[in-house]
Amino acid sequence: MTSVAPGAPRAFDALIIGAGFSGLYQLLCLRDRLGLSVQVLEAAGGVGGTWYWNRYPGARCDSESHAYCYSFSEELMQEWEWSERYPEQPEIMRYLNHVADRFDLKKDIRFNTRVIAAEYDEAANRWRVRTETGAAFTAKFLVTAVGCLSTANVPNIPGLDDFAGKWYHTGQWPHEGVDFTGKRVGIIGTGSTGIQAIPVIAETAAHLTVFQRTANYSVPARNAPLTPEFKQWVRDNAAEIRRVTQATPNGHPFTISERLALEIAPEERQAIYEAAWEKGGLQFRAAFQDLLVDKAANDTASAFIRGKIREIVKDPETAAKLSDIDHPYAAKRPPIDTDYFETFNRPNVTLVDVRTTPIERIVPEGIRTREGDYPLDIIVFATGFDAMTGPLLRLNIRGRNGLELAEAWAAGPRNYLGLQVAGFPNLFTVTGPGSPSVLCNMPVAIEQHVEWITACIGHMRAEGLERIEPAPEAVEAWVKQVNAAADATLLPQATHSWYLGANVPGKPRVFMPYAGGMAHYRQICADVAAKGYEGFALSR
Ligand code: N01
Repeated sequence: MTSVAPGAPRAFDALIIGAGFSGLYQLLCLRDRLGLSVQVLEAAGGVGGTWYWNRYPGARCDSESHAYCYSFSEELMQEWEWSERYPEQPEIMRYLNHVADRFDLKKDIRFNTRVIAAEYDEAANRWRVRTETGAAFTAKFLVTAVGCLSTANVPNIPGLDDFAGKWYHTGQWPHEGVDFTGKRVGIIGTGSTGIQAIPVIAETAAHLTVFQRTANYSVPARNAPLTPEFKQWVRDNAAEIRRVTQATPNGHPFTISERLALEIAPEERQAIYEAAWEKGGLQFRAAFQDLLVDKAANDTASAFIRGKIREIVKDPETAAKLSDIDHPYAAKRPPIDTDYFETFNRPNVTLVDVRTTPIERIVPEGIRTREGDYPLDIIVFATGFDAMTGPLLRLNIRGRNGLELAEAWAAGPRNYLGLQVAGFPNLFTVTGPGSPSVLCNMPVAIEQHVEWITACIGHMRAEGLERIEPAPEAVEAWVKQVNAAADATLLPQATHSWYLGANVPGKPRVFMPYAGGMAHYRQICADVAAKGYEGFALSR
């Protein structure tokens, strides 16, 4: 940590933490639409948020590019052109830098500035924020735009410090890249990240050992360059694409079928799954309406994918390990891939099932499981994140009377609409727990939150209101709604998923995102605002 002589804190109307999709748009809205003085504080050396850090091999968004972007500016939508069906990490970085430059945002962002504490000063009605470099800031409004998947989770496996090779977490990937040529590589984790990285690492590594704890479904992404005709179609239909993403439960540019999986003949169902498999991508989940609510319907999808795995993977023992999946399809975030299962047919790839033969420790030479040692030069942790609450809790936020957010959320996140926490006035959390966020195509969720927050602050200024925070009863009712929405789906049945916080030892098991659908949630937020911010206490 660099120490800087403490100067007088710099004062702004609003402080925003984070310069990813959320922070950039929040800056634009508060500065250019409301005319506020705004400072963005960003730990990274550039814009990009989660994409700044996740530079692992194969990093690509699973949302289709024509909807993985902002929709607030018609000009921006017309001038930007994506090159492939799914945007690769460097292209997303180019896009976000383009947005930041086009709207002249960078001049109000302080990079390499990690926030280490934020405290609400009730007498002054201001947030006091400190950074790792010793700089101090104050503002009436504090907006966290820290993302949901930005706190890397490196499992506490004994012996890591003694490992003689190099190790990396996918979410903190070195900017200069990693050369796997001729190396013996081990990768732990077969979530969306591992499934993207494994085929790419296997291409250059001498040998890749995949340590799988929980087998996972995956559907081919079918990535490809976009044709000139499709690019033109996107330009001509920008408004319609926006309408669809805002009308669907998950913010993607496709609608979910109204068919029920069990109401049609098995042959017809099989043909629909085959077509969806060929089309590829997250659309597979939309083949039937009831896949996430009816276990019997879900079983048809999971049986289809298991069958595909067994068809693709030639070694029956490996195929059995890969298809022995213990949760309903899409109850964990469903990965999509490019040649994931095919990769296990390569002679330089081995699958180790660490559920039956757990990792015991890391030794200087590699990874030791109950069954034996795997000598390695490089270990890749594709082990996910302390999701949703992690990025907020590490900011050390204290509200009224010094109440720590970590204390307020000791039993799991509690807030209203995922936007505000009782006892933390004028603090807004973009895509916080309790909002659809990670269950939605993120830019769609982000735009809705940012616009709602902007309208709320605009309303406060117009009415001469100084303070907003949720009423405890509104929080109570919202937490119940979040739980009820999850319980109406199969999502909680994946008991080890990060949606439940189950991937981080000691984290409360609470289903964090709002599973009632983005379109429904959008309506709830709009109704709350229309009723004079019902459930919030606003004061002068
Ligand atoms: O992380 P994960 P991720 N020993 O938590 C395993 C988004 N995303 O980075 O399931 C052994 O899903 C763990 O095993 P288990 C997307 O929302 C988006 O892959 O806990 N294994 C699991 O296999 C996604 O859901 C995109 O038994 C251990 C894996 O590590 C989210 O990020 C791309 C272990 C972690 O899977 C997180 O995905 C990629 C241990 N001690 C990701 N600890 C795009 O759209 C953990 N594991 C671009």
